[in-house]
Amino acid sequence: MAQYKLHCFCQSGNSYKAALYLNCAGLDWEPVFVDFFKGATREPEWRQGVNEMGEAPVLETQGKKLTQSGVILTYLAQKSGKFAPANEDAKLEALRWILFDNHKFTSYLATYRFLKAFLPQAPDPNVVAFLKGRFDAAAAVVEKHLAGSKFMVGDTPTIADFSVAGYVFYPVEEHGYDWAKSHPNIHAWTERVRALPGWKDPYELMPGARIKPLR
Ligand SMILES: N[C@@H](CCC(=O)N[C@@H](CS)C(=O)NCC(=O)O)C(=O)O
Repeated sequence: MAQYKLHCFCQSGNSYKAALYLNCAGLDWEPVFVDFFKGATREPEWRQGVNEMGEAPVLETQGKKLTQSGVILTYLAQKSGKFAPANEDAKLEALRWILFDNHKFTSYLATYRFLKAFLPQAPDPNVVAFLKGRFDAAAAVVEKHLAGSKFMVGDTPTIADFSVAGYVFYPVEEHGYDWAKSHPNIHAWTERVRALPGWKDPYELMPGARIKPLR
């Protein structure tokens, strides 16, 4: 049995943060499929037995279950030392970007992509425009930051990069962003992350059937 089990599904960029970390860190892990689109995370048994917050990812190891990608990344970096921020200041800096990512960068991009590509009914255009506007503002912050830094915290990759990377590798047809054209610094950073040994595309790394974007 693998040391780490990651409850995840291939459309989940929040899960990808942990899956990509586990792969790039070379840790012994296996995915456990969460049938999200059939409502698995809304089932009372799943909430009671796996995650009361009703969210993927969930990391299972040594009899404990950890949730929230930022907590999972922090735990894994503490345990393995891989991609751990180098000192106290770097630790706080990584936490700062992980919080910004969870609140704004990933959060708005993930919700925008979900409405755009996967919501069965046509979404309210005002809601879509609001989410896109909020993400564009967050992306501008990251774009500016990456003008002066190879990775999110200095010149070496840390857990903060895995957090911000959650959704950026999904196809342009899903989220609509061609980074090379719209955000050159984010694009250059994605290429640096893509070059890490162990990097894989989210659809290669996590289980589940691909869904053709609905719009
Ligand atoms: N902040 C959480 C977000 C997790 C999250 O929203 N996961 C999505 C899948 S990508 C989910 O399970 N959503 C279910 C819901 O919002 O009901 C994390 O970083 O782990």
